[in-house]
Amino acid sequence: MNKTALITGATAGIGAACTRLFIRNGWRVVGTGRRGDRLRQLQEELGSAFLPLELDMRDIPGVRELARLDAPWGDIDLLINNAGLAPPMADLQDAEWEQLETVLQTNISGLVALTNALLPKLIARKGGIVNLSSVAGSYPYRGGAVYGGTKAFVRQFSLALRCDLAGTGVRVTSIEPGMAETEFTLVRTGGDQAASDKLYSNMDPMTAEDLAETIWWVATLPPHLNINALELMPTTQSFAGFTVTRKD
Ligand code: NDP
Ligand code: 8X3
Repeated sequence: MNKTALITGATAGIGAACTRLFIRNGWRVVGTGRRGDRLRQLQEELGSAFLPLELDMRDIPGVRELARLDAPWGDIDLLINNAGLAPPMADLQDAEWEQLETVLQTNISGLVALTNALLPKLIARKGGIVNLSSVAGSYPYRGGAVYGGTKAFVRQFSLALRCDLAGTGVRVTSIEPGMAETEFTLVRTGGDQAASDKLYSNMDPMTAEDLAETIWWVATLPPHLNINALELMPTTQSFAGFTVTRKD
């Protein structure tokens, strides 16, 4: 066991699947999330290769403390900036600021604060960064202004970071998935399991494991290869056209 990943949002979905896969493949994983019970369950399942840390990405001083972990947990080779969420689907004029603020702080501020704090270590170890963006960052849809905006930020942040890191050997990838059945829609709908089931019914969505395999592939390519951005969708998902509003 000679490599360490820090995975935010390890308590569910893509982050939990990445945690399991990386540990199965011999890595150490530091996993974060707000739900301590989920982290404890994962530790029972995964054992000593997993270090659970209860952390809210909105707690910026707490997030930055992650850069002060001692070896071996602090010897981070890969940062997977995965923690994130969407506010309920609503036109912005009808949206609640507190919900939007949570999404902005989690998807943008926490992610940037953590990346900034960890970069000296990642540069020293010629490590890698995988950021979870979304197709929602490239293709607008109704009710997705703030979520899509945060994911467009993550994509552009990832690409520009490659400029800052030129010559360091640190790799950066923006992963941009479409629909994957996780707790994402349950969270977005405020806990409506039936709505989540309906969205993913009968359409073969991607799974958290599909994305974990993709991230594993990206992270373990030979060091001279950098995947800048990778967009992926279930075969059953594609694009809608423009909307036209008529006068009558
Ligand atoms: P899940 O809801 O299943 O998992 C989200 C994870 O993020 C949980 O572990 C959750 O942990 C964590 N998280 C959310 N808010 C916070 C916070 N404030 N502080 C700390 N951790 C937080 O969703 P996914 O696995 O699907 O989502 C993972 C990432 O992938 C997100 O960034 C999402 O935007 C992105 N994505 C998802 C897609 C999908 O269709 N599922 C498609 C495209 C991108 P906890 O609640 O315990 O804090
Ligand atoms: C979520 C992807 O397609 O559900 O990031 O908007 S989608």
